[in-house]
Amino acid sequence: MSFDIESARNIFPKTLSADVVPATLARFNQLIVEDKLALIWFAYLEMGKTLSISTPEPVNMQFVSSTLSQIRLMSFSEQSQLMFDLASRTDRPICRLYATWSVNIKLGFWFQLGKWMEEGLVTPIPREYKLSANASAVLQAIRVVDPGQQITILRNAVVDMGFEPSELGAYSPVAEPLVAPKAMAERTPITAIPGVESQIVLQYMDNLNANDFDALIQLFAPDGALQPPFQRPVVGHNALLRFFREDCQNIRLLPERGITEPDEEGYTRIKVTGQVQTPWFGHDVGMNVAWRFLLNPENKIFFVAIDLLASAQELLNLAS
Ligand code: 45D
Repeated sequence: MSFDIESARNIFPKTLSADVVPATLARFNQLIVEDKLALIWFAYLEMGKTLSISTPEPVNMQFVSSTLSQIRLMSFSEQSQLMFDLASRTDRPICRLYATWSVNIKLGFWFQLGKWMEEGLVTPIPREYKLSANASAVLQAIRVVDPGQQITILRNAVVDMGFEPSELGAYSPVAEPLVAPKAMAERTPITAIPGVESQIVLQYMDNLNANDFDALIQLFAPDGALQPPFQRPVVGHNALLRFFREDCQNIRLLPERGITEPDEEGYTRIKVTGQVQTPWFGHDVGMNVAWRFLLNPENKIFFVAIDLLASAQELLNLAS
């Protein structure tokens, strides 16, 4: 039997991913909207004591600046209503607009609202707001996970707000402008990953680190796929290129070790573990991840899954 994407998803089944992330988000999604907003606010304030979020580049904020100015001119009660509507996915123009934004644009929008809430320019969550018992339990669950898992929970909560994109009809997605790939002379290639000889895997890491997405997709088979953490696979060169341009600029991959194993019919599976940094938190947060690659007999990437790992110990687990 030859691989299809569904069977490829199961390579290295002993990899333990951070199931606590979807589990916590499922509990979060059951909460009433007031609790959701207050919980994120409290989590953000607490995390702000140990981690600092980088200010987005102004060019990346250009697409949200008019929406943000509109919000600043609103009364406090209109502002609260708007945040309530975003969190409850109400059908109104701003929620539909929000749904057209890429992940980083959505995060930049909330970053600015958070700043304004701290300054009192946008209505803050009342300090005396009492979370329900369920919401307190969810906040406690977030407190005890590692920082990489915390920021993933926050990120995914933000991504799900606004409006269901599949119900928007035709729309033009709004993403940050493309940065040019890093010049060859400025790249710091990954010279070796113990346990991994494959040049394709090294080039994957290097091209992603250099924002060289055109070169990156050439490493994939035409029907190749990439599965981001907690998501369905993105399949084929066009969809991959769009995903890389929209969601993968300026991330930093720090692979540490790996294992290479022949699979059937000339396929090769390779698991690499290491850390990933997001431009939002830089060195402050190293997310523990695994890459599970399946190379086809033509030595192209047929499939790669990126998993957020359950714990730092999982970095050492290369069992198949
Ligand atoms: O509701 O190899 C307030 C791929 C209160 C590509 C707020 C990858 C009200 C291939 C506080 C104002 C990408 C898959 C809200 C690798 C309210 C590949 C604001 C992996 C919402 C390695 C909240 C990349 C705010 C990875 C401001 C794993 C929240 C990337 C801000 C992971 C939260 C990136 C932020 C992550 C979260 C980034 C900035 C998890 C950022 C998270």
